Amino acid sequence: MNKTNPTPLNLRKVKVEDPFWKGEMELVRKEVIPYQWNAINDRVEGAEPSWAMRNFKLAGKITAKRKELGKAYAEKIWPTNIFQVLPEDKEHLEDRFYGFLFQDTDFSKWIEAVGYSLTQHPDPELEKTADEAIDIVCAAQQPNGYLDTYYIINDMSKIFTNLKDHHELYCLGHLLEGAVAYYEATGKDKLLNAARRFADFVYEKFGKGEGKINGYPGHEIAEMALVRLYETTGDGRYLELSRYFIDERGTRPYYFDKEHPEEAKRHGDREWYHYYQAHKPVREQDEATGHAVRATYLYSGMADIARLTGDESLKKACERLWDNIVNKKMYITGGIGATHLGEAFSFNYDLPNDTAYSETCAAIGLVFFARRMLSMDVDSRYADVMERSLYNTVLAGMAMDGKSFFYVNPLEVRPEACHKDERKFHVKPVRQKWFGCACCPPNIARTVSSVAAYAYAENEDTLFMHLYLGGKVEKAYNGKTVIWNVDSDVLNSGKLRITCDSVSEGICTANQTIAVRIPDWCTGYSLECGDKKHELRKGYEYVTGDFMQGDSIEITFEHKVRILSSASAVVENAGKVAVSYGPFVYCIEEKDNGKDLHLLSVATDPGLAKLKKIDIAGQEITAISLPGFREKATSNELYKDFETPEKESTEVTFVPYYTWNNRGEGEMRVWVNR
Ligand code: FUB
Ligand code: ZN
Repeated sequence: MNKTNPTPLNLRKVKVEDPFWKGEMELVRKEVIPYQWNAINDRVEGAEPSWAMRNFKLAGKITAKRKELGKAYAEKIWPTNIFQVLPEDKEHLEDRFYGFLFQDTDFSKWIEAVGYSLTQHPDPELEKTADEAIDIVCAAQQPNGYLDTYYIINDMSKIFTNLKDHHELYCLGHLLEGAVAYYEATGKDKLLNAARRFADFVYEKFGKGEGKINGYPGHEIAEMALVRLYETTGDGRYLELSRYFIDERGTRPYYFDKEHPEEAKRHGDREWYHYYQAHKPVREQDEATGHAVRATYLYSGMADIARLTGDESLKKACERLWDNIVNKKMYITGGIGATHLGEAFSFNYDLPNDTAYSETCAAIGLVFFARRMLSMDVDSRYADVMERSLYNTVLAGMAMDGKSFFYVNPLEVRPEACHKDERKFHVKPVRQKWFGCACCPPNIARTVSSVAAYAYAENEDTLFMHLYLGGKVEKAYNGKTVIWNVDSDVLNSGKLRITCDSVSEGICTANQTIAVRIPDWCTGYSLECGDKKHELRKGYEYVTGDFMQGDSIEITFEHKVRILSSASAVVENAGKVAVSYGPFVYCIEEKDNGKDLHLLSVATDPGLAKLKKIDIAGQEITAISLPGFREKATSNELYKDFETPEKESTEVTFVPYYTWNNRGEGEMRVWVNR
């Protein structure tokens, strides 16, 4: 292990007992994973079918027949150039592929979440269901290793002919992620071996040279997933393939032009394919462009490769892209991707609140990217953003009962506009049960259930605490194992206590280091660590010493209500402020403040803020009240001579953004008039 490159702690080494996150993880375990299983088996009434397991079963039959005949077989070849296939008659389904052509990933994300969940909560029943699902998936695999039901069912002669749009390598990536997670949790390698065979097949097909496909994924993820496979198996071919995809991307002539000559004619010599981050070689990119999920998945893969190969130019590109996102293209909630047109990044500082896209998956992608930047460079600025996205946009993506989800995460909602204004139809005023394109809910499930791998990382002599996740954490230092007990009350009192509790040796003399991040939201902190040394580096307190059983570190992060403004370049936020407390960004809702939130204004002195507890969805939540005014509504005469509006004083109540819309449909806004 390279000392300077911490990697996420294996989930089996953490027992999460955190008062906040344990609840979220239990929601995923008890609600989302079973619901998701029903969804991928098309058993949820009123929800669009996933078709995922049905497609695998059908592909399994076709594969069996092909094996029996020893040659390609299809009773009927269906067209392969459509993005989503829906039945004409729901009562009479045909033996064909249905759904989006990346529908296989519904299974992959489910099995990934199952794997993470099993590390915290062994569940033989769930494991049995998962093993049976794996049998179905593996039966669909072609003898050559290929495993994507869309082409297995439709036409194997067309595989890899539309990398730009057809998501085969995206399916590979998700399959790898799911397979590794399940293997790491259970030690069972059936799915891992299948996923690996698919990766081997892709390795044989892609690359430079005669007869090889010199393309790259239209939707990235394979890059980082292959790195994960490499780190799990030690097989360098996967690292090589990932690097190949990254190096090849955006080079001229464009690979996507070869696939789509008609597009090439349209753009001529112009720079093209920004949507796919393939407009120029990745090392020359300095602005985050295009589809935000694709982008962050690519940047995550780039950071992985930069870390493992020591590629400085790639690292610099990651830093530039990171800076561009967090300084010019990120919402205060940690959401990214401002426009629904292409689910994409907009231009610098264009961050509209009411038409925001801010896809849940994109925030998750930013969390992935942040974790990888942290692995190259332990600097709290990366973890600060990771925390911002996780505690705000990612959690807002799921209702507090775990039963419904947001795909789009606006910062301002007037339900009437969502219902009547076509430009805002993508903004749903209430969470949805599921989505035909069900990328976000399973993505939340896999992220929340593996939050410990974002909170903790390690290298040979240091345990890094990026997030303050309570529980028991096991870390081996120079062959000696230490269990750290982490009591985290950071979200309330700001207190964190980390106690050394050695296991086998009784007394530890391993000269252990624990590095604790100092968050950007604290106004000061105190640190008690007895006779141990401590040093602040890049926003982390490194506490080092020979910890003995019972020795502890205590940190208190002071935090107060903050009133925030944005750069004046963000035109939408002119004259407005936002409120935060700890890692949470707050918002105002109709439920607490009445209709017409645009008529409210608040005081900007944080000293006037008061904390209060309110009940949201049966949970005690810290709300904030600030004195303010409500402008009296004037007559509905559209235009008139200006008169200073009448105002009445009021108390404005703010609640954490992640809790919004858990009390019915209503207005909401994060940025409030000052
Ligand atoms: O294309 C696959 C997934 O569906 C993307 O990541 C999401 O943005 C959604 O479009
Ligand atoms: Zn999504």
